[in-house]
Amino acid sequence: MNKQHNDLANCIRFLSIDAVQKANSGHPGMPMGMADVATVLFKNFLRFNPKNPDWLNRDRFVLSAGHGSMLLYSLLYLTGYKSISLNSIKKFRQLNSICAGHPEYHSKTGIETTTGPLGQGIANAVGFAIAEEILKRKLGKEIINHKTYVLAGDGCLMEGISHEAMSLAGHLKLKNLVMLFDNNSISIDGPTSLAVSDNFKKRFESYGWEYILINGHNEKEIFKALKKVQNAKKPTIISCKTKIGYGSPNKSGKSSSHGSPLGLDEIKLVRKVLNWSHKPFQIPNKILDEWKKIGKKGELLENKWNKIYKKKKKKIDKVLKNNFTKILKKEKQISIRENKSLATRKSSELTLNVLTDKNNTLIGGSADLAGSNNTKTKHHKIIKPGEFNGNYIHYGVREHAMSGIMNGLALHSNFIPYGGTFLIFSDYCKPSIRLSAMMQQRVIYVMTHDSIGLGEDGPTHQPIEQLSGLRSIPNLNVFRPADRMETIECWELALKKSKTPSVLSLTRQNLKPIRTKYSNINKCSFGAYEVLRTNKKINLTIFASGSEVNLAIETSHKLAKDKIYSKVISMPCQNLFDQQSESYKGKILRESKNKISIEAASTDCWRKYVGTDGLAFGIDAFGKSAPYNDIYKHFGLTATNIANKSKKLMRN
Ligand SMILES: Cc1ncc(C[n+]2csc(CCOP(=O)(O)OP(=O)(O)O)c2C)c(N)n1
Ligand SMILES: [Mg+2]
Repeated sequence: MNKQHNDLANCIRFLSIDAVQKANSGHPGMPMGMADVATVLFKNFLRFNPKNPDWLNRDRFVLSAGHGSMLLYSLLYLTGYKSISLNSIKKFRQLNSICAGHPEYHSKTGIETTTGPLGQGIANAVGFAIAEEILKRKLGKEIINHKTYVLAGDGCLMEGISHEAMSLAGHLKLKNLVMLFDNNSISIDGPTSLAVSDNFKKRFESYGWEYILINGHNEKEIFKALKKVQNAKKPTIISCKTKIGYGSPNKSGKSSSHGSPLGLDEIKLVRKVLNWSHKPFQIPNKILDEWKKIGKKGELLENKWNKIYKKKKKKIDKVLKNNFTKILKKEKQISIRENKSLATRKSSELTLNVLTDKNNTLIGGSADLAGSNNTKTKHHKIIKPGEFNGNYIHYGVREHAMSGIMNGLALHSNFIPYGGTFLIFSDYCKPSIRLSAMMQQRVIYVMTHDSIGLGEDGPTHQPIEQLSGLRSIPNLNVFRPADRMETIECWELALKKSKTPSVLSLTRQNLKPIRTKYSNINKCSFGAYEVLRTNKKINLTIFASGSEVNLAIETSHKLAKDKIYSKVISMPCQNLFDQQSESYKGKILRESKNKISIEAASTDCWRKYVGTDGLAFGIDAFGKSAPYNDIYKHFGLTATNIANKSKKLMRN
């Protein structure tokens, strides 16, 4: 092997070894094993510009095997990204260092996505590759024409999400997607033969991928494979046979090099074996210059691209821009005029109908429930294998991949992805929802059939603890609108909040309109607001959301007949309410001592509003299979029961 290649690859190896040793924690094995592949990729193929990490037409490099984060940090430092200095590498895994334990997404850094939960990066990469194809159709291939490379390990490929995402990628013929599989046959517990005997070639070929097997330490083989994929007709997996911990006499090829420092004695031996006489964190200028030259190449590439971009800038800006406010204003007026009972999933469809009638960057979809989630409108054009001139994705029954792919779509550029499933199956999306929130990505989860109100499908399909769980995810807006007007307002907020993902929790059953007057103010933006009071002076506050707001209103009127006066607060978004000023929250929360809440779900997340003295009406058991009115009765969610129990509360 050529000395220059070895020197370049060894920079990655030793920065990783030394950073992990200094931090006394981390994963040296993967960067040591994949250094050769990464070097050939960055040196010869990857189109990127360290001076402008967010260049629109850069190749995307996703490190799905996020535990090998030092591989990425080393490459970014060596090629000249400002985001990663040698100092930050020395602070690997320390508080506030950009070199966090696992890569954490930040724009303009070269870290394309947050990884660590294995397999997520693969779905993100599929999202990037879809986004590239769609944008290419919109802007032309002189502007967008890039590859997405994803480095995945044995662990990523054992995860269920990899099967979902790769199967869809093969179906769609995402020819610009390349996986570099770190096929080292080792994971934490030992050899992967403990748990896997998949025939990889057959597995991936059956998905419609090209499978290339190489020696991941042979520069020529790596080069040849990467050269071949430049003209691929389908997604390609380059299966790189590597040795984990390459270069370590006692730990290579063993799980002992996976996730702990090699130790000073072993590091000495690795230096000998790999012929690296330099001190920890010391990269000789000559080799560093070589790496910097590699980074510089991208600057020229972008400059060339910029000439074409400048000529087309106006058109591009127009394609990438969104303006939803005007359209939704009209829709709000129509909703008041029509004043009809509708399921909020239907109201959502009507909203989407006007949104999708115009050109924008919304990319819709559903996990095989388009007709139930009401996510597809007559204006949508479906994305098909090799045909990306559309804006709707049939994800198939692949909720987890759908969510991870939507993260990729959102991260890629200006796309606003939304995707549907039943709220109960948010559990199948959860790891990716959590990452949308952590990465501050505008991903919109349209989750219908949001309670026992779905009826006969029974407890397996009726969400109970899902709302409380989702609401406890930081930086996630869970919207549960109560009628058509609230649904439009919640959509408006979901679209506007560019750094917060949203869950729209929508009903299957019809709901009577609550808002009957048009207002220019988006009331849902307060998270909670008053919809009714039965007297100027009240001594009971009733909180409710979504389908239970009407029940709250009925209860309030019933109590008024017995001279118990109350106000009803619709609370479509707890997170937004919690962010309001103390005085606004005080007005809502502290007007009466007596407080109750009504929501057909787990009562956990209402306690903070009603307190230990209040009553939280909900369901803290699994649901039932029956017509929905009977289930509401069964769980005591009726105006009569709630009014009676509230009276008792007031007497105490
Ligand atoms: C979803 C998920 N489950 C478990 C883990 C913990 N974990 C981190 S790395 C790893 C083993 C990965 O094996 P492999 O991808 O082969 O990496 P290698 O040991 O080859 O570096 C596990 C189980 C994780 N990060 N994510
Ligand atoms: Mg492995």
